[in-house]
Amino acid sequence: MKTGKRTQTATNSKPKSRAYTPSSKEIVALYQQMLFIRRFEEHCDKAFRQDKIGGYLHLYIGQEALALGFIHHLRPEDRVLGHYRDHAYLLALGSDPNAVMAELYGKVTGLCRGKGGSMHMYDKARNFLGGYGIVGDVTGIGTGVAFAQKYQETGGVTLCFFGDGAMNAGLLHESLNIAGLWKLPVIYIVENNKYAMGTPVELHSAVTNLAQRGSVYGFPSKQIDGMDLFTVLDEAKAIIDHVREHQEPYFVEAITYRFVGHGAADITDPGSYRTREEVEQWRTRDPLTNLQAYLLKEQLATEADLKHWDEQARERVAQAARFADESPDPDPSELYKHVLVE
Ligand SMILES: Cc1ncc(C[n+]2csc(CCOP(=O)(O)OP(=O)(O)O)c2C)c(N)n1
Ligand SMILES: [Mg+2]
Repeated sequence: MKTGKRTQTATNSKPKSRAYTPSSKEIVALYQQMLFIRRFEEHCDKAFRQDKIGGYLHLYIGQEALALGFIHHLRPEDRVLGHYRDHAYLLALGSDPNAVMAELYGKVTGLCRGKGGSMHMYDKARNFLGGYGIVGDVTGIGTGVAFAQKYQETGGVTLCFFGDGAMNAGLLHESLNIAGLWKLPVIYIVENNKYAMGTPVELHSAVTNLAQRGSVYGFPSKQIDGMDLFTVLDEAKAIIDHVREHQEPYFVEAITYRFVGHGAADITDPGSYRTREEVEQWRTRDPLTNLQAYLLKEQLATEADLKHWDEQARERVAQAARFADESPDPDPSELYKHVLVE
């Protein structure tokens, strides 16, 4: 595999010494959440090809441990923002799957009344302050949210997720600078999945160690393994606690991988810019199948449990799809509504 300095470490092994060790109950619940997110997005891929989902669709398949591991530790005063690959954040935060699916289907019952679509979801009630389609933009908005948290003394922290491509946006560096200067409670999480569309990190970043690039603004920066749920849970707990306690930003480079194409419309993907062997090799790090193996090995679940939970997840996804299908389109009179605060 041509990953250069990147290493693939052994799969889900329960932690030696951890800042956070989930209980058996939590592990099972997190597995069920991850399974649901995976099945939800597999359905989205199909629905996109059936023209039920319009616009664009970016899937998070392969990267789920990252959203789940960080979001697991949040409190009601915390906020989350992400880029356009945003369904998993919402589902991890507990958004109603019917409303997420309806948004994808462009229906009035969707989270944004069918006007946001896949890339521009928003769920204030669940503290998700937006998916953003313009690469890098979320860093500016997330920094502003963290400023408000500090100014209003809410005690909250902001998680700001974006891709490796955003590392080259000017706004990101302006945001990191001001966050460092003003000591804002924001955690910048670059999901380094090796590619920005079809461009490998080695061809878009003069320095490929992104944690290093995020380390020059006067606050801590670190690289973590984003494929292993236990590692993410552990690292995320320590990082979130640090930011809350010390009131300073944190930069995280999470090494991850998407198993699907950049977007559902990219039918030539993955053959055109990465080899099948590379994808297959990363599949050995699949957070879902590795967690399944862990549950069986530790006797937290039987094969029958896994089958039952899978059926449950599929049925819940089917229910969300039925809800979306049967919901009405937004009325054309709404076209200019909800654009600005009234
Ligand atoms: C400012 C800007 N330039 C170009 C694009 C087109 N574009 C959409 S996604 C993308 C790649 C971003 O890759 P990355 O940040 O690594 O995120 P990933 O898709 O890998 O999650 C590009 C260039 C855009 N949306 N915004
Ligand atoms: Mg990327």
